[in-house]
Order: sequence, then C-alpha cells, then structure tokens
Amino acid sequence: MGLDIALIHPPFGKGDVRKLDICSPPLGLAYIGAFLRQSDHRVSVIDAEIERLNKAQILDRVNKADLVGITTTAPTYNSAIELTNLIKQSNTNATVVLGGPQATFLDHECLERSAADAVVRGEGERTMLDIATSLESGTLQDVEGITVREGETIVRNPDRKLIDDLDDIPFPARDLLHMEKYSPANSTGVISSRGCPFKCIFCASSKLYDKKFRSRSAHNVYEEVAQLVGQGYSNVTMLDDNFILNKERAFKFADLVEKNNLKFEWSCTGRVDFIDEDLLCRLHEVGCNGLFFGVESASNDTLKLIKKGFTTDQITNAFDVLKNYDFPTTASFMIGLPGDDPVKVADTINLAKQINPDFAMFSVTTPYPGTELYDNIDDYDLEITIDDWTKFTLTKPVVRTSALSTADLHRWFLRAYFHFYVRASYLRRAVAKKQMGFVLSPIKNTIADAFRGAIAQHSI
Ligand code: B12
Ligand code: SF4
Repeated sequence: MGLDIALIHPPFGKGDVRKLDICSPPLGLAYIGAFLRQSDHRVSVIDAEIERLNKAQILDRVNKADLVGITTTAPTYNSAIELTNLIKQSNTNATVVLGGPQATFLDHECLERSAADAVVRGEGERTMLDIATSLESGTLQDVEGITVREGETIVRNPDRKLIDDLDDIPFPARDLLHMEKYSPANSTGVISSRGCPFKCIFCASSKLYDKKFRSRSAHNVYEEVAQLVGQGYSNVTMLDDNFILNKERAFKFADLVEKNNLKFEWSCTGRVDFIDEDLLCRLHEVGCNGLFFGVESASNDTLKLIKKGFTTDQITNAFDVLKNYDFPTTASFMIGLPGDDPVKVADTINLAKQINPDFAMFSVTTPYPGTELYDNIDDYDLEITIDDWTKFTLTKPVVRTSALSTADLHRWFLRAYFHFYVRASYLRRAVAKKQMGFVLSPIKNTIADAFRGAIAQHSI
C-alpha cells in the first residue's frame, strides 16, 4: 500500500536568514525522499521557502499526507514549530516528525514546544523508513534514533547506527524539487561525504555524525556528477565538510573525470593542513575552480582553544602554496571567538588581508546546539545576549565576549568586510581575474548588508 509522505523545508519567514538569499536545494530531504520511494511510499518534497508558499498553500499540499517530516536549522526552527502545530490542527490523521540539526540537539524541547509526534535525531533515511513501516503496522515506540512521546513523558529511544556504506543509498531525488528555481541555474551541490573527525568547538558537524568521516567511493560520486552534467549542470559544489580529507579518493575522482573526459567546473572544501602541491595540481587539471577553507583566527592561542587543529604557520604556508595556482580561494574567518578582543579581531582582519584569498567570508561566532560552545558556553566566557533563533544566521552577533559587547562585535563584523574588500590592490586583482561578478554572487547580500551597515554606523 505505502504511505503518502511529505518532506518540508519550512519557509524562512520574516527572519534575517531570508535576507541572505540562500538558494540551495535541501539535499538532506532529497536523500530521504530517494530512500523512501525505493519502498512503495509516495513522496513529495516541498521547499516552502523557494516556492514562496504561504501557510494555507503548505497546508493544502499536505492535507492528505499520512506522514510529514519537517527539517530544521536554528533560523528555521520557530517556523518549523509553527508549521508543525498548524499541520497537526488541520490534518489530524498525519504523523508529524521533525529532523535536521536543530531538532536533533533540542529533541526534548521540540516535543515540549510543539505538537510533533517525534523527533528524528541525526541521519534520516533509515529512521524515516522505519517510522513509515512502523506506522503501517503499529506505533513508533520501537523505532531507533527517535525521541518520542509515551503518554505524558518524552522518551529518547536508543541511537540508530550510522549507514555503513554511503554508496548503498540512492542519489538525492532532485526530481522531487523545483530545481529550476535555485540559482545560479547551471550550478548545484553534491554531498560526497558525511561527518568530520575534527572537533572545532563552534561546529555541530562532528557530533551530528558521531565524529566519524564516511565518504562515498570516488566512482559513486563521479556517477552522480556525470548524471548532473548530463542534465545540463556545468558547475558543481562539493558541499562536504572537507572534500579532500581522503586524498586517495580525491585523486581517484580526478582520474575518473579525466578518463571520461567529463567537462564541468567544480569547487570543494578543504583544510589548510590537508593541501599539497600534487593534489592541487591534479584538482586544477580536472576543472576544480574553487577551494574553500575555514581559517577562523589569527591567534594561535585561539586556534588551540577552539580545537581547530592547525596553526597560523600552516595557514600562511597553505596560502603561499595556493598562490602558485589560479584557483579562486575562499577563506572564512570568525569574529567573536572566545577571548576575542579588539587586538585579536584586528589581527584576524589583517591575516585575511595578508593571505589575501580571492574571497573572504566573516562570520560572527554563533553557538549552535550540538556544539561544545553551546553546551559549555560559560567555560568559554561567552554569553548569549539574543534569545531569538531567527537571529542565529552568522551575520548578526548573538553573543558577547569578555572584551567585546554584541554591538562591538557587529561593528567589527561590518569593518572586516569593508577593510578586506575595499582595497585598491584587491579590487585591481578582482578586475584582472574577472572575478567581480563572482565576488558579488555567493556572499553578495552579506557584503551589501555589511557595507550599508558600516556606512550607516560610521564604523569603518
Ligand atoms: C552544506 C551546508 C549548508 C549549505 C546547503 C545545505 C544543503 N544543500 O542541504 C548552505 C550553504 C545552503 C547552508 C546554509 C545554512 N547552514 Co549549513 N551546513 C552545511 C553542512 C556543511 C553540510 C550539510 C549537508 O549537506 N549534510 C549532509 C546531508 C545529507 O545532511 P542533512 O542535510 O543534515 O540531512 C540529513 C540529517 O540532518 C537528517 N535530516 C535533515 N532534515 C531532516 C528532516 C526530517 C523530517 C528527518 C527525518 C531527517 C532530517 O536526515 C538527512 C539525511 O540523512 C552542515 C554541516 C554538516 N556536516 O552537517 C552545515 C550546517 C547544517 N549548517 C548550519 C547552519 C547554521 C546553516 C545556516 C543557518 C547558516 C546561515 N548563514 O544562516 C544556513 C541555514 C539554511 C537553511 N536552509 O535553513 C549548521 C546548523 C546548526 C543549526 N542548529 O542550525 C551546520 C550543522 C553547521 C554548523 N555550524 O555546525 N548550509
Ligand atoms: S569546522 Fe570544519 S574541521 Fe572543524 S569540526 Fe566543523 S567541519 Fe570539521
């Protein structure tokens, strides 16, 4: 028989996150969709944000669903809770479950705050299938990996084992999404691995996937990319935490691209302590046109405190090597890390200018649930000053450090963008490399917002 299942990415609503113009398909839901429809379930994936659906339209789309799953991040959390309650009121037959990083780490609170039937913790494919099967035959009480109501109490069922071999799961069901609505039109993302073995205190990644790095085989990733290129995509972003963590796999992927003469441009993530000349050369030969690195801070003490696992020497060495290639590089920095004071933040901005990546991204330190920073915030002498999840977007400070108030951090954030981008040498290079269009695309709204703010607040 099978169930009617709807998977929803909730609308951003009026929160700050909408201003960031995030335009990326919810691949986690597309993975679950692909997995579920291998059984005889009928699945739809609704990206209410990109489709700009209002509440009535969403309710209309799910009024016959037997099972509804809603994904959550911090800025979409309130919206997901509101939607859950509306769906439970309008379609009383539907079982509604919440998943994604925010619900995973706030499972109890989710069930206290909403009418949801359960929260799926962590990886969703097998748990969601198990929920569907259990609903057909009985109750949810034995499903692993969920937090569920039992009468008046909330019970955290045992964790579910992670999927051993990611090649076993089908490619994300992009056909269930309106892919034409995401931009840029010829670009899309691929997730070639899950999890990260590092333990940076501000990142939920390692706890989400139990500190394990699992990668798909080079061949499996190649197959998905080849399929996408066949569908007309000419640009692919590897969205993993660290695409080059498994170097052997990266080389194998490059070999497959070359052997099959697959023509496309692509970019990926890396760590400064994982690059070497051989790898860079090879990636460059097979169309890689962008590398993203988390650099975070110019202070070795801070890098140690946040458990980044590398030093400033490794940062500068990596960028020295990178200068031999014409890869556009993006380096990401954090403002408002524990112990940050005006000197340290100024040093971070100076480091950005010194290593001079093609693009710099500055984020304000934001303690997300599931991070060591969130769990032990007092130990790091940080205080959350803004109690509103919709503001947890990395672009507006929600904390203060012992030396910098929330308002100070905002000024430094604006200043960082201004000082990095408004430099004659930077602008000359961007024009020479014909990168102005690109500069203005992925982080254009953040930069524009930062410039407007910097000018308005005279905080340059
Ligand atoms: C790539 C990425 C992005 C990409 C795109 C993601 C995409 N296309 O799906 C972009 C750039 C768009 C992005 C944006 C943001 N991101 Co992001 N992102 C990531 C990253 C690095 C990988 C995500 C990924 O693809 N994982 C692999 C897929 C398969 O997993 P998944 O999407 O999480 O889905 C699985 C499970 O979570 C679960 N699941 C998810 N939803 C649901 C729903 C149901 C019903 C069920 C049953 C299960 C389930 O099942 C899925 C399949 O196994 C993660 C870090 C990480 N390693 O997870 C951060 C991460 C998810 N992002 C994070 C954040 C903060 C954001 C932003 C809020 C940042 C901002 N500036 O505002 C936005 C929010 C956007 C939004 N839509 O709400 C945080 C989330 C923390 C939190 N509590 O919110 C993370 C964990 C990083 C961190 N700082 O720790 N992100
Ligand atoms: S910030 Fe990067 S390296 Fe650190 S834990 Fe997260 S994904 Fe891993």
